[in-house]
Order: sequence, then structure tokens, then C-alpha cells
Amino acid sequence: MIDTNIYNSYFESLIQGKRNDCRLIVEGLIHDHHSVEGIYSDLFQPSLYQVGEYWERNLISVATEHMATAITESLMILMQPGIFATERVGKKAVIASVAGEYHQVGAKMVADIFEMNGWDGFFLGGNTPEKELIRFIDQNKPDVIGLSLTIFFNYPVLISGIQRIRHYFDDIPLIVGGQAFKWGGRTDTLGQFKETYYLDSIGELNRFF
Ligand code: B12
Repeated sequence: MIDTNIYNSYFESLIQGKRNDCRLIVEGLIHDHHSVEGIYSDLFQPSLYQVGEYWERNLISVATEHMATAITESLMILMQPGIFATERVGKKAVIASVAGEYHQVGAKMVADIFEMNGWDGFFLGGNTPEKELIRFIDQNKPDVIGLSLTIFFNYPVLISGIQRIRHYFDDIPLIVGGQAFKWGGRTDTLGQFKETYYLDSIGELNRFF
């Protein structure tokens, strides 16, 4: 776990746009052997959730929220030595946020965790058009496909994406995750699709390694 004082100091620096202070805190945690997964789950994720709450309560502007997200994405690069140090295992995962879904940080974390465990973690970013996703899967033949969904009203797009994937690729395991499932997205309907599972955190990815 990350010390509360460190978390608070990071969060304050984040919303004030003090990038270098954020960087020093993250480097300190890496130096103290905090894992990539720990920094993602206990620092980056909760601080962005808190940014969302502050934005919702009008305590910070949209501009500040964008800045905090950009800082977080830039700090994820500091994790690279830990992520790419692992011996390759010859497996591939394709991870994307569905069409219309612009939230991409969580999906990138998922791809990084695959990389960290020796897989090629192909990260396609936010708002990935269905047709392009299918083409990419066809070209790369992954062992796992991951789809991320944050905004609940994009749920039909997710379902249509899964249907299309299953039409072309019958049995590549498919994992889905993201906050939409905390806000009304139903995980039981996923059971109608073969080898399709909801995972609620990056910790649950361990079943693949
Ligand atoms: C940054 C941000 C944005 C940025 C995203 C930019 C980017 N580069 O990603 C931008 C500005 C684009 C944006 C836009 C919008 N946003 Co926004 N955004 C956020 C914010 C502040 C942070 C998102 C984030 O990165 N979280 C951190 C990541 C790490 O968490 P995560 O996504 O949950 O991922 C973790 C798990 O869920 C899981 N996971 C995620 N995906 C997957 C996939 C798989 C396969 C697996 C296994 C696991 C997994 O693993 C991750 C790590 O543990 C959130 C606040 C929040 N609560 O998250 C609001 C928030 C999500 N946004 C919100 C809203 C309303 C919007 C807009 C509708 C605003 C608007 N009116 O335009 C638009 C919608 C755009 C769209 N169509 O997608 C609301 C959603 C409320 C709701 N109930 O739906 C939130 C909660 C803010 C709030 N408090 O109201 N947003």
C-alpha cells in the first residue's frame, strides 16, 4: 500500500500541475520497490477517480482534469523499465477501448500488465472503430482480446463489438472491464458469449500468467 501522506502530496501536486513533483514521488515509489501494479492501482487510479469527483463537484475545471490525465499518462512511461524487463513468453493480447469510448488510461494499464508478464500487449487506445479492431485481430492473431468500457451509454457498442468479434473469431478469450460495469453495465449478459469474461481490476489478470 502507498502511504496516505505520499498519496495526498501526489494528488495535490497533480491538480496543481506540478509535474516534476509528481515525477519525483513516483520515482521514489519505484525506488522503494513498489510494483507497477501497486502504483497503477493505489496511486494513478484513485487519484484520477478523485480528479473525477473534484470535477463533478466543481472544485476543479475541465482544463485541470485534462491536465491531470495528461500528467498521469506521461508518468506511466516511468514504469517502462519494470514493464519491459521480463522475458518474452510468445503470447499476445490486443487491448482497446470500444468505439465512442474516449477513456483509455485503464485500457493502457491492462496492456502494460500483459507486457510486464512477457506478453506483447498491443494497446489500440480509445475510440477504436469496430472494423479496424477486427482487422487488427485478424492480422495479429492474439491469445486474448481486452475491451474497456467506462461510459454506460456505450454499452450497446460493446455488445455489438463482442458479437462481431465472435462472428469472426470464435474462441479467442475475451475480457472486458471498466467503470461502466459499476454504473449499471450488466456482466450477466456477457455469459451469452463464448469465453467472454468481466474482470473488475488489473489484479484479476493474474489468471493469465
Ligand atoms: C480522464 C477522464 C476523461 C478524459 C479521458 C481521456 C483519456 N486519455 O483517457 C476525457 C476528457 C476524454 C473524458 C471525457 C468524458 N468523461 Co470522463 N473522466 C475522466 C476521469 C477523470 C479519469 C478516467 C480514468 O482514467 N480513470 C483511471 C483509470 C485507471 O480507471 P479505470 O478506467 O476504471 O480502469 C481501471 C479498471 O476499471 C480496470 N479496467 C478498465 N478497463 C479495463 C479493461 C479490461 C479488459 C480489464 C480487464 C480491466 C479494465 O482496470 C483499470 C486499472 O485498475 C474519470 C473519473 C473516474 N472515476 O475515472 C471521468 C469520468 C469517467 N468521466 C465522466 C464523464 C461524464 C465524461 C464525459 C461524458 C464528459 C462530457 N460531458 O463530455 C466524456 C465522455 C467521453 C466518451 N465518450 O468517452 C464521468 C462518468 C460518469 C458516469 N457515471 O458515467 C466520470 C466518472 C467523471 C465524474 N465523476 O463524473 N473523461
